[in-house]
Amino acid sequence: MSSSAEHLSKRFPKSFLFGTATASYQVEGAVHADGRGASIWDVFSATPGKVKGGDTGETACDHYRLWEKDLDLMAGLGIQAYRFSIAWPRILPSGMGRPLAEGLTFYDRLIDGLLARGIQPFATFYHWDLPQALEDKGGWRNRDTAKAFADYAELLTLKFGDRLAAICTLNEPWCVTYLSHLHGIHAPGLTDLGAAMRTVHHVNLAHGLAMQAIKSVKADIPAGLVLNPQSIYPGEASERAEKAALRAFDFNNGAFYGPVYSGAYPEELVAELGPLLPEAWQEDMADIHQPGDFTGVNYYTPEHVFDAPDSHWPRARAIRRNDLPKTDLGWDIMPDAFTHCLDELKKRYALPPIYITENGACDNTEAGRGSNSGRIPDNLRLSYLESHLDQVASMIADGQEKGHDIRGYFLWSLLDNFEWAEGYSARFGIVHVDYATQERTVKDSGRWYEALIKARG
Ligand code: GCO
Repeated sequence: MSSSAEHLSKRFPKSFLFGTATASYQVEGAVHADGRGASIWDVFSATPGKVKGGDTGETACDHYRLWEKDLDLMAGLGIQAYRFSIAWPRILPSGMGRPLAEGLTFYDRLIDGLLARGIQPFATFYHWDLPQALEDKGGWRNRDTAKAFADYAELLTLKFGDRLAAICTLNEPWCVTYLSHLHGIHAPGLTDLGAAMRTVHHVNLAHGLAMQAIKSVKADIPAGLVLNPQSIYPGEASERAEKAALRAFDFNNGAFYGPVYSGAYPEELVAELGPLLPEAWQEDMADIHQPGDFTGVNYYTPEHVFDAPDSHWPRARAIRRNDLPKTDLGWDIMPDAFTHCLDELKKRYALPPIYITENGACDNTEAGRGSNSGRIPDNLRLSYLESHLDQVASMIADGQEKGHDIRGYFLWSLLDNFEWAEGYSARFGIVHVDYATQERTVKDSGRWYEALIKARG
């Protein structure tokens, strides 16, 4: 186990950062503590039928109280950087106005605690816990939310910017827009293409305005957007599937990468869905076009796409492939789709340097029995990490012409946590959480990651 880690370790440059990632609503719990306002996820998860098992983030990993223990755990594993998110309703319970001292104090301590342990803080300013008060005014369908986010980003940069290693503006616009407003799977649970397209534009604008606000406070802080680009393949060797794959690319990736990195929406998207974008959207394109200092890539699984003439544009449908191995959430495992994903982006966009801001796998293995007793042999996750880090190492070794300029890797996730609509049923942690006792146990994958990092000396 550790020899594979040591071997892999040598293939990364000395300056490469190995980190872990979490998100506020998924780990913090303490949703009523210290004046925190309600978020859309409190409301959504309390709505019957929305989250598996009726689970909510009310307690989660109790990280709000156990954070010091969690930082010690990370330090013990040798983790070099930690990507966490700041809960908007902890800082501004109604989304705007004066910040709550208690909320600021929590993140102050967290950031100082990381620095004291030699761990670089990477803060995500939005990882889906929108204040419900803003949702009540139309949420991301309302243009004002983009402005509110920029004000909030400015405030956070003023308070924390001097101690952060980097800022991620928003996490995964695809989820904020389509998963939440078109597929209805995430909060606020709408199924409306018009709402989704308005949200696409406002989330892009939120990134652009926030970047400008962040830089106006602290010009030299590294900042960028975190996306979850789909690694898209035609599902069969046919012209129809190939065309569907191109349309799916424009809809799922181009709708975000285009405006932010090239200053334009894909032409066909505008031709088909332009009328659903907010009025005078063209006037925002210069504000949105903010590539920033890095781009964050969250990658998990490929998409194999077929023509679907009867559905709305992009008239494409993705299916899982029977011949590919699966994670415990049933997601296809295909390591070279990771490289394919970045190659396809590079063909189309001039991207800044890349951080892999999330990568990992659902593996629900519990403690072993017999000779394995006490250990958590999460072999599926371990081999997923090994094969995907192998791709990252090769992408770096291929150099910037042929390969990619990747600066760091944040494993999702440090802890088992609240997996959104899947509740606590899907475990992504390299550290096991017993939700009844809040006991943490490092899994075999965690030991492997530790060996990989420590082999760097
Ligand atoms: C994401 C999500 C994480 C998920 C992870 C596993 O950014 O997609 O940020 O919150 O837990 O992706 O599905």
